[in-house]
Amino acid sequence: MAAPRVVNARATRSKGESATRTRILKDGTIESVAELIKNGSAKNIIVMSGAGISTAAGIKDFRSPGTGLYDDLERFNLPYPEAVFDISFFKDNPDPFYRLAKELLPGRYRPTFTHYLLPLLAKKDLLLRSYTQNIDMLERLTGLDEDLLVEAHGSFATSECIECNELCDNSYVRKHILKGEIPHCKECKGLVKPTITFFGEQLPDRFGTLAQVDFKKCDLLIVLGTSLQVEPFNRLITRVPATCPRLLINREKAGEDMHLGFDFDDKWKYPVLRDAVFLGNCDEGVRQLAKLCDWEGELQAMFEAGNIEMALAEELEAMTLAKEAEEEQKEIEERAKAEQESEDKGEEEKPHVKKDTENILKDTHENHQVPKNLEESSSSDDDVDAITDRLQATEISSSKKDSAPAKDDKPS
Ligand code: CNA
Repeated sequence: MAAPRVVNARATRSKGESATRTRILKDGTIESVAELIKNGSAKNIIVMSGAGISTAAGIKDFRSPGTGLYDDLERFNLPYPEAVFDISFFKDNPDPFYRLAKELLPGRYRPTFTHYLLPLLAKKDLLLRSYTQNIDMLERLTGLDEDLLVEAHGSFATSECIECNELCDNSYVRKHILKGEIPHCKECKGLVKPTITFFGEQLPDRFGTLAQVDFKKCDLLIVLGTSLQVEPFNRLITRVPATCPRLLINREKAGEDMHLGFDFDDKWKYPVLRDAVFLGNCDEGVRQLAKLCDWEGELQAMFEAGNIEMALAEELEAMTLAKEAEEEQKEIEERAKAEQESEDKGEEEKPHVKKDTENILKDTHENHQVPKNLEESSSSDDDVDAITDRLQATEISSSKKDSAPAKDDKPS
């Protein structure tokens, strides 16, 4: 693997400055980073990301003033906002986490334009690894090879009992979350929690093992949508080689107040000038980077194809759920009929039966956004098969996606 190369190396001397400096980047702009990619100096790119890459998908971040989750947690009556993700607090009161989990649950959101930068870099064999703090699993939905992904704070992909560590069936946990119920371990009745890393818990082993190797090899670090306030993740920016260029794309500057942190304003006088920043939305910054690298059309095509794939998958899930609800309703009705037959004939329909049926249908519609056309018609196996066929036909993995000219710019 190529070591970082010094691009446009030249010594600079500011007023009153005695030491000479080397410029890894021409200047602290996204343009100079694109130049470095285009000239082949960046072949082992690490992307670090945070909640800011998913806000365009409709998922709130933590700390954005006014719109972040921390400004919205009053309704959960917490002693402090972080408590919702604090393991000690969870053990005493899991209710706020589970109420929030219902809102954050994967399956309701689609990857943003920014997310597709990851499979694009992978396709070009430039992505060493993507390290994300996000628990929304949107990176996976882009078709990114899971080997290239480190979910540093875990995800909803698996769940386990916090007492006996027994792994729990995901659909069991998902159903509880959607119904607003708290899942308990079938073995020991302990509390079950998705394998999201809470404050007070260790990060997954994969994080430490891979970070130790990857960051030494990194020749371009791209940091997207994070306030870099959570340790130890934020410290990763300090672990790249001293000559490794670093780009932050975020609405605000971050990561400056730590040893070996970013030096956008040339304050700390590192021996090299290597930090760049794009202040704005991730989708804008990533689009600009892609444009500068002549990748915009390709990235747009991946984003659009991914959206079609997502829409079909959502349609399929809604149909499957509608079918399940229908079957459950049928069962309830049959049970009621049998009960009625064994009891007094002509007794009124049991109110709880009607209520059960209504609740199931309400839950399905509220939580899974059953497409309008499905609300009236009942789903059949044929419908589900037809959508499955369409999904297979449009299965566009990142490696298979062809480049295509950009259509209208459609940031997510
Ligand atoms: P944070 O502390 O809330 O910071 C988010 C950062 O992104 C802020 O600096 C914002 O200004 C910036 N930002 C927000 N939207 C955009 C945008 N569209 N474009 C550019 N910048 C934007 O969140 P961090 O990720 O830094 O904190 C780490 C926490 C957040 C992790 O433990 C996560 O698990 C947790 N989290 C994850 C999700 C998710 O999975 N989507 C959602 C909320 C919180």
